Amino acid sequence: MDLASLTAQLQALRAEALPRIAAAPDLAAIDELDLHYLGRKGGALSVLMRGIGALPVEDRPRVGVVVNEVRQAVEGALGAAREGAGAAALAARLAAETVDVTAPAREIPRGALHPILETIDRIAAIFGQFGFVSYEGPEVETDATNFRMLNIPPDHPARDLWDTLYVDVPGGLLRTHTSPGQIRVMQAERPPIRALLPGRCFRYEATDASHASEFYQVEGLMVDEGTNLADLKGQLVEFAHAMFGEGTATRFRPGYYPFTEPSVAFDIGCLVCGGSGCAACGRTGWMTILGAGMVHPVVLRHGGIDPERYQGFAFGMGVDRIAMLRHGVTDLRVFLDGDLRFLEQFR
Ligand code: 2NL
Repeated sequence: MDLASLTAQLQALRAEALPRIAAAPDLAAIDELDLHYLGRKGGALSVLMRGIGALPVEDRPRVGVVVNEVRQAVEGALGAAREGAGAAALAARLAAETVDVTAPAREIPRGALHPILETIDRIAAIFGQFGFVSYEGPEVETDATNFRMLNIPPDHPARDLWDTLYVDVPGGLLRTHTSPGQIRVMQAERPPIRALLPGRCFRYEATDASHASEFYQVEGLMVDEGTNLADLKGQLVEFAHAMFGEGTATRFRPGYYPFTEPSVAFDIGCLVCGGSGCAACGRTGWMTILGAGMVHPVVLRHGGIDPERYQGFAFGMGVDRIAMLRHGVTDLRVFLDGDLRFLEQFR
């Protein structure tokens, strides 16, 4: 090996490498050529440099200059090729991932409130304007809160085994109304109280178009000094006008509940016939929408409230029937079926 031939081989390496690098189709091919020409161990340049040791000492720096020239040329070509390949890859990605910003947006599926919940919200919004705050109580209650504290004696028909669903815990049952939640509110709060208690209740029922073992109630409770039957009447009439229309006729009738005294039934003029009498109102022209009364002193005491100082009124209404009236539904079972063909009509 002499200087001339080693120099010639280095020039030849450069002449071969530059066009191959320029023609490399992608980054992987460029990396492969990098290794092939400049690799530390088996690279073509390293192999040629082994010949330097065989040259006379005075020739070695001269060939070193050529080696550096060739290395720089190859490195420069590799760098340029990488830049080009990166730009090409980016251009390809941009072309492949083009977003058509003018395309119409995909529709976002929208849900809606269940008609029962929507009705509860409407009731709560109206009483909210009178200062009532919504509370929730547990669905699994006890004999004490569901019955005893509400002045329902052990032999009362509502405690009959056929009405109440019991759970496998001593004294445990599924609440048959939301009243036990009101007991809990009275025990937890000090008057003045204006509480609304919406929620699901359970009774052992033979299911038909107007009965289900699961149903919804909203109860209200107001307790303050001097609260009286006129407060009850005024607020319920205002509620009926807000809920069913300003022109809605209303009337109170005597009623009976063990937990209120006196008790009343509250009727509105039939929403179907307007009062002339039809099948929906049993030809009376009236529909009963809730029961109410002045909270029994015994019940106030169970709630930790002194009946000598405080009085209260309470009312309870069935949400299912009101939702049926609002939406012209004739079979309440559709509220529980979860059939989308029904539910999607409320979007
Ligand atoms: C109805 C009648 C009513 C109540 C519920 C109540 C609650 C407490 C004390 C006194 Cl803690 N009363 N609730 C009062 C009267 C009637 O519901 O037929 N609901 C569907």
